[in-house]
Amino acid sequence: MKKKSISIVLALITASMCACNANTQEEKGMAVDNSNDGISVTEQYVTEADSEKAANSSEDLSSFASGIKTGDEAAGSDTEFVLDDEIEERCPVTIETTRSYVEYGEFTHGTYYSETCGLERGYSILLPADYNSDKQYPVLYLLHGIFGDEYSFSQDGNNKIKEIVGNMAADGYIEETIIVCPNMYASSDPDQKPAFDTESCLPYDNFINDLVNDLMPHIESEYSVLTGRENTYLAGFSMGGRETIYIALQRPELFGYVCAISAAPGIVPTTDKFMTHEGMIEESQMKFADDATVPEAFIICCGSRDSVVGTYPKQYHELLEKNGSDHIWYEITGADHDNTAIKSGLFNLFKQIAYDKAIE
Ligand code: FER
Repeated sequence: MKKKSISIVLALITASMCACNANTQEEKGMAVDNSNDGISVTEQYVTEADSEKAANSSEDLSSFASGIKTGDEAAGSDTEFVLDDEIEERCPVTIETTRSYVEYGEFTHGTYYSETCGLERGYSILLPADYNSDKQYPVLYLLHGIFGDEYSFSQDGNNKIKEIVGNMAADGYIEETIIVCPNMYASSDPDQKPAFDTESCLPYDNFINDLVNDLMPHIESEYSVLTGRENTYLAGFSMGGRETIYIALQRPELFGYVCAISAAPGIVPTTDKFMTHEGMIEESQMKFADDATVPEAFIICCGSRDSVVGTYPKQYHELLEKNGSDHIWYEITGADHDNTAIKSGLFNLFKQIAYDKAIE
């Protein structure tokens, strides 16, 4: 493979301004002490009493209102980035920073009829600022965390989604890309609510059917999108990361680039501090089928001090490795269950896409 490296040259003024900003926020981030946080325990196996306490405590559950821990996020890396196929732990500050001369897309909301659920369901969609139906765009499906919905990403400006995709396109690394944020709770009962028990989690595991049979066909018919795995990407955070891995393993022919950020437990059987997971598949099935067309890049990542999913993402990596399925695993040093991890995962997903398309 021909390796092409492109250096980003930063304008000096921008670089120095960004660097100051990054340092300030980094220091602020490191100073935050999470030790009193109700859910900052990283042990994987806990007593039944602990599980019950966590499941019954409204304080613990409120931490999941958005699925994302806030207030402890570090700004991106201020180091120059090179377009190679390596992972950068931190999203570069130049990529996550709003630039006055770049026009970013805005999220809007749409609905589709889901045969899977027998309901009209919603999604948020980020179209490029100059979206034009004469062009066709690749699509990223981005899956939220537990208790989230189609607004979880679109209403959180700290995840820098608009900036990351907009800046990487403006810099010519990637094509302008559409991002679709579905509601991942695929229940037929509009009154059903998520919770830390088996039945309440089933709609998340049913999302694969809604995505493949209802939402993707809807997006492909309503918007001017490029189809096929090379142009179709899948990513998710936490509960969305768990479903991302599961969907990628079940339907690898559909997604060329995949990134599971801080993936929640429950793909394989286990018990954590929140609940006992029966598992969707056995550990031996945690792999791509032998004859599968596998993703060009399958990233699994997690903050090194994730206080919610702990080392479960690492366990997924170890199982995939043991079962011989190619993927990229990395930890984001110092990151919690937060937007630092989300920004890192999204940046690296687009970087892998950018690198592959640059060497084509
Ligand atoms: C669990 C631990 C974490 C779990 C879900 C999560 C359903 C999800 C966290 C998130 O989405 O932020 O045991 O079980």
